[in-house]
Amino acid sequence: MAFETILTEIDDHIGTIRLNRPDALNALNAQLLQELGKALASMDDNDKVRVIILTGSEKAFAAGADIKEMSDKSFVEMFGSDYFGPEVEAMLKVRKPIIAAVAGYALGGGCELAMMCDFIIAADNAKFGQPEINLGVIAGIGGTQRLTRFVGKSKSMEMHLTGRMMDADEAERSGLVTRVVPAKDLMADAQKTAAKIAEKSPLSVLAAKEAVNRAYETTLREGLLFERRLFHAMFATEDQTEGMQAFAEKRTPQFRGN
Ligand code: CO8
Repeated sequence: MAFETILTEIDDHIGTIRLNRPDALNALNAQLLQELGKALASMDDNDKVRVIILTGSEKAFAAGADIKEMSDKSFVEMFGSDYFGPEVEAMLKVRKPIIAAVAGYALGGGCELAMMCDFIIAADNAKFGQPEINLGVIAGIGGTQRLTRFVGKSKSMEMHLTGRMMDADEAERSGLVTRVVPAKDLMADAQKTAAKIAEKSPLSVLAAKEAVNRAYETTLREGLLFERRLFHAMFATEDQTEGMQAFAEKRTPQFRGN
């Protein structure tokens, strides 16, 4: 597939998507989000891919939705086209894990895009924020909901109301990112983490992602039942037999996704 605003690569079960609008700090316009949706769907369907890494440049993961594209739009155009709605839904359909490797600015829609991934590894120069308030609008693709779940109401509210940025250390302390690494090591760290996931049974990986995400969508009781039923279902797979036999035989399991 030929794309103009992203770069894609598949290597050793890892699909990498790099946002690539350097002149606009990877600002998210309709074309980029459509291309991203297509690339994600195609990697999700591709048996060669087990994990996806989404990244940007050293200066910016993404500095938000494209302000220049949005600035002249009317309410009728935004609401009538469900601006960014289908693109965001497409991303949420992806069943394979997506790791966000974030360096530089992850602002507005960029921060929201990172939070839509399954976890975030941050470079030490990463800066997160929801500065939409400075533009006379508010977050629109999940910032008020997801940031609040990640960092709690107080910090989220302050960030949405003041538009201030959070640096990588604060993001790690607050639970927004899984860890911070030196900027030069970001991709190596993300690839190492992705490779670790790619070694596991692809079926358990899908199940684990579904079950963890269910924690955000349901009651504890329902979530626990959902998890237990998925756990039971794993016993219909050859990978479960292989994983447990390999443990008993003190060898590395060979998971095949069956
Ligand atoms: N949109 C469009 N262009 C951008 C954006 C953006 N979000 N961010 C940066 N650019 C462009 C700049 O205009 C500039 O282009 P040019 O050279 O042609 O003038 C180029 O990228 C480089 O940017 P700067 O010169 O500003 O770089 P600095 O290093 O001086 O500053 C900053 C970097 C601090 C990141 C600064 O660019 C900035 O503040 N950017 C805007 C950040 C922002 O406000 N983001 C929120 C946008 S709104 C949003 O994300 C809403 C999401 C919800 C959508 C919901 C739809 C349903």
